[in-house]
Amino acid sequence: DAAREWWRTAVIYQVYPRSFADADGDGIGDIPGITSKLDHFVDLGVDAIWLSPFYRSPQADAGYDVADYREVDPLFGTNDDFEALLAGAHERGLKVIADLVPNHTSDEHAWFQAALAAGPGSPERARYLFREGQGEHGELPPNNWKSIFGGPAWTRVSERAAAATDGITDGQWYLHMFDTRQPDLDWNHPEVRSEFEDILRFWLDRGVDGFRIDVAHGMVKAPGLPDWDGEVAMVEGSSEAPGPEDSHEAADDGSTGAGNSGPMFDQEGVHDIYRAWHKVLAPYEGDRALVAEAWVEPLSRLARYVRSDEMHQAFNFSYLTTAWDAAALRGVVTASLEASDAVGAPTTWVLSNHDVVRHASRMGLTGAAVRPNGIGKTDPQPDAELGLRRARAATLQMLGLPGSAYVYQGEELGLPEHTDLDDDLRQDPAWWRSGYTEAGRDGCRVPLPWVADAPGYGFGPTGKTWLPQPDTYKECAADVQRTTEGSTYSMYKAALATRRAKDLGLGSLGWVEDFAGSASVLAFVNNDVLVLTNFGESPIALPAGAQVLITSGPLTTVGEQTAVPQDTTVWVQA
Ligand code: TEU
Repeated sequence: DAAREWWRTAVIYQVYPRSFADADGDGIGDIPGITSKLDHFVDLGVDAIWLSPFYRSPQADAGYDVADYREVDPLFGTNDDFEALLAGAHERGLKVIADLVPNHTSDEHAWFQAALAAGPGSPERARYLFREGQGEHGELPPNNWKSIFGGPAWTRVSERAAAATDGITDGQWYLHMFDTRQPDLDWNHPEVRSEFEDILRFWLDRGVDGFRIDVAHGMVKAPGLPDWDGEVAMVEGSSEAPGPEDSHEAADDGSTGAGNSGPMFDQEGVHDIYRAWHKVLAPYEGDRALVAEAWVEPLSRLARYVRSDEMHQAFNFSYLTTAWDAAALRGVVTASLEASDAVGAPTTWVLSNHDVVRHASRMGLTGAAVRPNGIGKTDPQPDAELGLRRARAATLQMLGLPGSAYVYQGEELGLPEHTDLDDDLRQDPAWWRSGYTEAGRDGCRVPLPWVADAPGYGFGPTGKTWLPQPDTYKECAADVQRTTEGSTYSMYKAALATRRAKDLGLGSLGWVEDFAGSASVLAFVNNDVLVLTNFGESPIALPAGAQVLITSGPLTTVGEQTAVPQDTTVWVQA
């Protein structure tokens, strides 16, 4: 039954391995640490876990710079450890999704090292995007593209030599849309294509249930690599109610400004790759799945990545970047469902991940547009109480929607962003490559608190943590959250159980118009659950006798009736 393919309705939990749980005591999370916590996922009630990259890597971009796609980094364990994790997950009925990074390799990948050594014009260089520079002596980059982390997207081999140990000094330049240590592959090269199909099979053979495809919209570049004057940046978002001029108000097509255009993104050629990958997965039993990480807008354009012979899902970042506003959210939900229905794919919902400010803090920012690349010391600080209240309301809304949803580790604990990291502890290359204008993404990557009264909040056996945890983590620790009535964790757990019992993932959404005559309410029915969010100041009375299934926060009363206060979502038996 195609409608029952697991990924259509799955709630997928993102594990960021270096910060999830540490088994060996070095202060960095690892695969045995994840295996030791598998019951956390079962207790919470998710269907699958997605692991950010654990492959051998110099960690110049926290593992999104892969040196060997078939080997677990010793930092995280061994391939046997991974197989044990997979077996433990499968025993518990959990699916496991790996993260594949095909746009670029690490500069320590054997192919890139060979390309440097072999020199200009060699077949080894043809797997990457090496070009001659412009100017009389080739001293200017081949085009004007900027790296997403800041600075030029080109590095000259001769300039690299000073910093690197390879000692190669010719004058060619290579393209890197991210860090200088993440050279972009040339996806027109047949060896690149066949190598990645082999890598997919390598992990599929071991039992991996699917892949999250990093920068899925960026792998193919426009022929000739033409100049481009537009912006390339990590996505912009806003937590503010949109004004008429605000580009983040969802347009009818769901656009919120989350998209990317330009000759390095969303080129027609990427779809051939995904059609080929679809065929690689098809013969494997168990409905293996591909999910596109593609910051593409409008949603109708994103939907092209999940046509029936391409990927199975794509992250819907438009929902994440939509302002906290009833009309804007209704617009983006409608557009998301329309776009995915048109291609027969499930839509997905995402509020947080390892690249954006945690939604418990992002939603507590008022007054300034939210930059996803972290909150710096001089930035306006979030209102923690407001942020958590809205984050819980947003999550309860998200989990009531049909389709598949993603949860980022720690959000089930109500974890805030760490907004006060010392500059010299920050490790994200986006921090220094941006010329220190972006705070970097470290604040959402801090090691998880498991035990309130243990050193390092029980992250590992020694109390060491690769980034310091703020004091506010104490009340977020898993042991406290699990046993506290009304905690964020209890809300997630109740919502996931009810979502499953009532089959909301496969449900269909009907808007309830004009609930209580208020324009500040967003209300819809999915199967037999009414999901209602109140964005306005006045509490919204529920009909007499309404049976509240779950609430994101304390309810109030209006006269005799139970009422929903501002920034609160309830699920009511319809
Ligand atoms: O992020 C991809 C990413 O940053 C882009 O999709 C970007 O927002 C867009 O293309 C440009 O506007 C992924 C990982 O999630 C991130 O952690 C890595 O740093 C990055 O790829 C490089 O691998």
